[in-house]
Amino acid sequence: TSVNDELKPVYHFRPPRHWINDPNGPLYYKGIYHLFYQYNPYGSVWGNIVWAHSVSADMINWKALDPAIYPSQPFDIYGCWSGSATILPGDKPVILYTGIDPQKRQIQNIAFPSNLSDPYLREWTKPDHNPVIDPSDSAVNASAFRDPTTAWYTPHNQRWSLVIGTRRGSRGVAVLYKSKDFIKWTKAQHPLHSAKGTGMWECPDVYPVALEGNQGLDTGVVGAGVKHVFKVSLDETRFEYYTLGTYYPKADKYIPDANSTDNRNGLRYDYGNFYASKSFYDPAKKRRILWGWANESDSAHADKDKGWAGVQAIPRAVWLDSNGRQLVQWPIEELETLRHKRRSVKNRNIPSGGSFEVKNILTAQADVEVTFDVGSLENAEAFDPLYATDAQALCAKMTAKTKGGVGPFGLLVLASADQEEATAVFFRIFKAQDNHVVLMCHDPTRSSTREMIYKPTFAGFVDVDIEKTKKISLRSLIDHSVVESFGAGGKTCITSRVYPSVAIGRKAHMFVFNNGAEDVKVSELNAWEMKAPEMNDDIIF
Ligand code: DQQ
Repeated sequence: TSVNDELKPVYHFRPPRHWINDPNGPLYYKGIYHLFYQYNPYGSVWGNIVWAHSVSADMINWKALDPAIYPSQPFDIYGCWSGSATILPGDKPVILYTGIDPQKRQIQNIAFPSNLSDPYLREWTKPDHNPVIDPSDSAVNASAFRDPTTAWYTPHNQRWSLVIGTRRGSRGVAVLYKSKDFIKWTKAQHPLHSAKGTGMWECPDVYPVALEGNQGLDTGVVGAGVKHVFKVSLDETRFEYYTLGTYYPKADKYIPDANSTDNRNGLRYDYGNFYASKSFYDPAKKRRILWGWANESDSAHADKDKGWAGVQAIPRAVWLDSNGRQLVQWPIEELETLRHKRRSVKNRNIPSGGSFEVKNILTAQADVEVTFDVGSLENAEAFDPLYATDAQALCAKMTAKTKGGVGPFGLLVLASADQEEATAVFFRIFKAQDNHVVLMCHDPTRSSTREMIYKPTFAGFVDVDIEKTKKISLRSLIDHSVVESFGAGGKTCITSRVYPSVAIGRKAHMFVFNNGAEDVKVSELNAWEMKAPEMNDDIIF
């Protein structure tokens, strides 16, 4: 490995080299998972965008195929941007994507597999009747009109529906299109949903979740026992947010629940570096899977130098929390097949100011699960309501180094032996007016001695009743320059990209720490070194 490859993620999805961004059109077909993604075949910065294509039996080991969709026709000659797959009746996949035409307009195209008996779906045909959705037919802004969703079928009127992201002034809009035959699409009179002050909506996603249990549902399911998720990626903030609500197929409307914040302060899948996500229904294991892109946070100059940029976060199963107020996400179970050497700790007290090291495994390439028991909450610091909608600012103000009452406690990952260089992943518990507030935080401010790297603190609140449970769990996936964390079983998730200058490979250490006045106990910790999966290293034909 060259110096430039030392920080290259090993078990996160990525091509061998060059630039990647959004996951596109994930689907399951004849026993094989497909992932397409935005890719620059010629360099490690954004440009020349095609749909690269990989296949897998388990979404962990990947083989690369040739790009599936690439500029070839006037309707996509300046780029094949994001889109989605829909499985038509008779198990027939189809892709809708945004093409950039010679006038640099964003238009929507369709592509069909050339050969349905090829489970790898290697070749795609773009019919001449493209584009199937043209902004000039429907008076939408052709420079902000992209990322068609998976379509869903509504039996009452025998039509397909999909939405496309756009904006009207500063209002984010999901414009709705309908079709009887999947060829001719007509704009509905009203958008499915819109929200003021949110700016351009990229990569919308709309899907049902079951009110009970963690099984996923196919995209068209409606009715009793179901709620809907509506997610958008905000171009202006580079964050995503989602609401939970109700979809009314006859009225062609989505209405967020009254307690679901419908603006840029809303719920996020991930409070860190996670964007342009896309979900799909996996019929093989009856689950909904979420893919999201984790961009580099190094400079474009460094990206050019190293020759690679971007990964996909580990695919996550997603379902509705039993509280009905939010989603829960958890790395797909297949990831656990990479777990290799294990290190365990049980019932270990960490006194105020203390820490211990998790040794004897390669912690730069690891999966760690830990459960913390908290004792008395008496000493919890007072919660300042000014921060009620800004966990990130609270985490920036009170870092892992800031001594607290109950917490900060958690992990120092990708740490140098002297802990001078480290990324902190931790919780801090506050006492509010009538309850306790749990903050989960990623603090990468000391993640590298290198300057000119973007090192933002990321944070979210964790909706748990800590007075009752007196415990909280944390799982972190560490992969050289990726730290992907799941608090309280996946209620709050945070992903960061970090670039240690000392804590690289075997020189990376992992510690469990407690910087609060109260002791905390690690009731159980399991850390595994992760094996390297097959990761797109050879093109299979
Ligand atoms: N990336 C694509 C667009 C999408 C954006 C272009 C989101 O289709 O809106 O590469 O990251």
